Amino acid sequence: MDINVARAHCLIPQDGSVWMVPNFIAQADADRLFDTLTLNLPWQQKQIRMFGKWIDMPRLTCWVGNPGCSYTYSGLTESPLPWTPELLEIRQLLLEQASIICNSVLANLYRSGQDSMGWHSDDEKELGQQPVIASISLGAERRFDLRHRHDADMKVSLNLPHGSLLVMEGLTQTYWKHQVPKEPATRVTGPRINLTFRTIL
Ligand SMILES: O=C(O)CCC(=O)C(=O)O
Repeated sequence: MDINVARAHCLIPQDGSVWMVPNFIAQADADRLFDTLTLNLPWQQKQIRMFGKWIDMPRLTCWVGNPGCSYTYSGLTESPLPWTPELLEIRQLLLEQASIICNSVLANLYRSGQDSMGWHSDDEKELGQQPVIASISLGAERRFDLRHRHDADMKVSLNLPHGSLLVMEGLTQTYWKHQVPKEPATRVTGPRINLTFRTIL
């Protein structure tokens, strides 16, 4: 196991477990993976229905996984695209360095600071009761906010750097919501890829 994984401490005060390893992927590998995934993943512009209208999601996405790992989120049901060599490489790293096993990944491409992800929990039924969500960040650093569902004063904000791993597990999805807010172009100067590795039961 990676020594930094063993040392990571919990970032939320209660009702779950969230931990981060800032330099989980070495700089040169993170650069290579970012470039290759940006070019080679079949990024899609999905639409969601809000207030009776279809609108573009504020990011591009791609759902990848083992055959049969379908996933329904934001009112969409996705069938998995096949694994690519780079996604398999990161999946193997998660297994070897953090003992995390997964069978699917939701890839998000935030084209600029104006792309975002609203408040939500990853609590879909196919993820089971206490899912382990292993989230890899590549590219521009973005803010990541967590807020407790029942206590508005309980909030945590982090920055997710290039090559980092953030893990949410235990009861986190039951008690906490998370978001990636829009940020001004003065702070976010480029695109970011986020890969949330999951297990579909
Ligand atoms: O981009 C991120 O860091 C978070 C992504 C996320 O919340 C999700 O895929 O459910």
